[in-house]
Amino acid sequence: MDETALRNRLAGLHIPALRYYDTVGSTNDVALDWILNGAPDLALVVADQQETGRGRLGRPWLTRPNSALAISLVIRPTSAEAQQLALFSPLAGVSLHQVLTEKYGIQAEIKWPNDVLINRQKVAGILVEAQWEGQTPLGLVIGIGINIAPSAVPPADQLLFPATSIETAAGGPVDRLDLLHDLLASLLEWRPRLGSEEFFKTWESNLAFLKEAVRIESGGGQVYNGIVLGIDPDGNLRLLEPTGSEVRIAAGDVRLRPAEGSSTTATES
Ligand code: BT5
Repeated sequence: MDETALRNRLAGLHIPALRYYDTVGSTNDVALDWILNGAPDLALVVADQQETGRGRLGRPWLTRPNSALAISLVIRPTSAEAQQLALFSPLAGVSLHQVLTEKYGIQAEIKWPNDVLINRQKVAGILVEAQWEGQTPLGLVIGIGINIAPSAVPPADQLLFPATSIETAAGGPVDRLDLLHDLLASLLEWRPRLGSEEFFKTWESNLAFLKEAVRIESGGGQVYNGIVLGIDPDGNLRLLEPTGSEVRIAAGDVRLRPAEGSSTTATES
């Protein structure tokens, strides 16, 4: 990635500080460290390649050179935003979804809690982390990894869930810098509407597996089977269990996948 071209392309967005790396361990680590050393709101870390990129629960996130986007955006939350930290991951999902739909005509879906899918394959992963001082969040890092070119997609044996790239869906080349610009612009537009009715509506209506049967494994080993009903105002997933009762599952350490053998879309009743 050409750093000068990157800076020029983002110039209109008024990003106050930008650090670019050809290769880095994890952009989230750079951003988390930067928060302790004065990173302003909307400071941005971009890397062409990550050597120790990570997902949730210590899982790896692979970012190969010249084919992907790996970024971390610093948020210094306002006191209102500090009450809604769980919504920053869907903020990134909703923003990327909007860009894919509106700029590229790609039908993407948001997989609760933190992925963006195209054709039911993972095209992007989101990892939000924070630096705390006692009970106060000093800063958040929104980490986003996106497969742009097919060569960004790891081999199937390194994946827990099928993956794809934007170019595969677009059927042609996609300019990484344009995509990054549009993603950040979309995120900046959505941010003041975090937690609004419009935000939840947009998130929920583009939710993957809505009204379908899924199996969810929580990090604690608990397994839920049921039909996805939607999202509650705290960002929890609402699931209708076979017993007819509704459970709400908090984001965090969960794995969600289609229920085995269920290709059916559940009906509303
Ligand atoms: C995520 O975790 O999906 C969050 C990924 C966040 C990555 C960004 S890149 C910029 C920033 N810096 C970082 O170090 N991280 C963030 P999770 O839901 O736990 O998914 C991890 C799983 O995704 C892995 O176990 C693999 O199965 C799969 N995976 C790894 N690399 C992938 C890729 N490039 N494309 C699709 N799937 C991938």
